[in-house]
Amino acid sequence: MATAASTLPASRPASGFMSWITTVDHKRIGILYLYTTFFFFIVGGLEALTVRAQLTWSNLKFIGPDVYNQVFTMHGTTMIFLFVIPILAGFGNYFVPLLIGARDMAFPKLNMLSFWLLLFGGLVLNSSFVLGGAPNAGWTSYAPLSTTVYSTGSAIDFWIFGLLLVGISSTIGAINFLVTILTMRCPGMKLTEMPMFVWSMMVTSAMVLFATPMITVALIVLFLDRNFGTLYFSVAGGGDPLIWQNLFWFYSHPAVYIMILPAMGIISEVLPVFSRKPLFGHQFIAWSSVFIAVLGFAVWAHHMFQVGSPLSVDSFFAAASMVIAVPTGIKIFNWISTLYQGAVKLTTPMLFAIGFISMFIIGGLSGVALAAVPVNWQTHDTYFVVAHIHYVLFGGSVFGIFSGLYYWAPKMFGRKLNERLGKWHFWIHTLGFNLAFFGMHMVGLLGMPRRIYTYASGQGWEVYNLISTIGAFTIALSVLLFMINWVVSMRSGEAGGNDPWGGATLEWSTSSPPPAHNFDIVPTVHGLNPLWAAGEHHAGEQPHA
Ligand code: HEM
Ligand SMILES: [Cu+2]
Repeated sequence: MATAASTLPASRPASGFMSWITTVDHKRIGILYLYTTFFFFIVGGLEALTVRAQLTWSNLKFIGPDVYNQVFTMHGTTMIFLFVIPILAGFGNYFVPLLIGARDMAFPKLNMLSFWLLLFGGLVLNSSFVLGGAPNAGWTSYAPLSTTVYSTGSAIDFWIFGLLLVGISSTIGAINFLVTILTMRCPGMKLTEMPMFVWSMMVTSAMVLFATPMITVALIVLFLDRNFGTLYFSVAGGGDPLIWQNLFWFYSHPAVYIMILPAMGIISEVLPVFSRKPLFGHQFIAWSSVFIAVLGFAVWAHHMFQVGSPLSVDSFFAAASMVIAVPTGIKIFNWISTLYQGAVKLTTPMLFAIGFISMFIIGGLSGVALAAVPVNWQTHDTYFVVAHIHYVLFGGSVFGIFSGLYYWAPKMFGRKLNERLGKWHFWIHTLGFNLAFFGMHMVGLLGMPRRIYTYASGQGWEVYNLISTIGAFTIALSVLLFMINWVVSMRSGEAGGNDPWGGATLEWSTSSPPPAHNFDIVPTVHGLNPLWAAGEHHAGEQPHA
């Protein structure tokens, strides 16, 4: 790591198209990530609106069953693999080096490679729409649905190749984050005293490293079964489709923590800043993530309570899943304690952080319910599960992502997003979200299965579905507001200065946007919240103790 500012190139960044596509600067790569993944969020969102439009009422024929299958499959796949997982890596790219006082990631060129692999993976997946039909076996692509006559053509092969590229991208990224965090922290920053977002990226990267090989193997085996006559998943050929389910969920359950831990890291940065208090129980929040990460590898079969495992196996996975509620509860307790008696300021990033906690609690509770085997048997493959995943992934991860966008936009672009529009965005978003997803609990309990393109009348499902569709379009409206805010504010928004929020962490000590080398002088820190401890000037009030 270079230290003398004078030996560095001039900090004025090059501009123009070529300079962006050849960049190895972690901040630019971070921005490429953010824009690309947000684009995929819009694509996945339009797919969601299509699904919702089709389900608005019984017996509609807006799109037929074949297209429906493609659209909901691509919706789930896009949201998870092309939006939530990589956008959090995008935040990591931009902010991990800044938060630890480093000048770049450990391997800038590998960093560039992970971005391009992600983009191409996304293009491969989506090109299937024009090249003969998109994947249609759900984001879980269970065998034999994904290996038999139902999925002829090459749609599932696009899915396999796209996800392999995305998987390599995230593995490379994880190695890069781990090496950066472990070896490039500025003087004085202890591993246990890192900002919580950095800690969560470290834990997440370790999970990526352990989990991703499993889906890689699964995808390759699926490809062989589909194209080269192997019979791993074929009962007739002596194989077993449950091999797919085990491999898939051994990755995909940890993947839900890969999607939530960094978002938890973001709100752990935001909550203390707008409570003007240090994060309560820092060590508890930190170590509970490790606990979640380890335990997260021991619960995958809670997705498979239907397959006829012995009672002892089901009991183990049920108990392990419920135990995960403990470290999660610890986090929630500490976040709320951070707010308690703080000088709480309800800025837009703070609203989204509090929204995260509230919505995530609902998703967590339905999760504990689903971990109980008898409940799971009743609700499996119903809209109750769809409600659950959206409260966790949307109410959790996506709220965290918006919190991070409002919080860090002034650092990345030098201008704050408009707070008034931001608050409108938040309230419309939260209203739309609950309209769209809360009723799914009820219609699920009434027996509506997921992954159906239409349904008969007379089952009492219509009203719930109508409200849900209205909610979905309300969310779309709020996202549109966000985009307008973004475009307008990035041109003419209020200038934020180095430290618009009175932040506690190192990124706020450099200019907005930071120079190419991040810090003129590599900082030295002592303890948590270095900027507060150092008594630097604050835009807001002084923090308590
Ligand atoms: C814009 C708001 C959204 C709406 C209105 C929406 C709506 C839906 C609906 C109605 C389904 C069920 C489709 C079916 O089973 O037939 C679904 C499935 C799913 N959604 Fe969303 N969704 C939204 C955002 C998200 C986000 C942000 C994520 C993830 C981070 C996500 C992840 C998923 C997943 C994984 C599935 C399962 C797909 C499958 O069964 O293969 N959704 N969504
Ligand atoms: Cu799971």
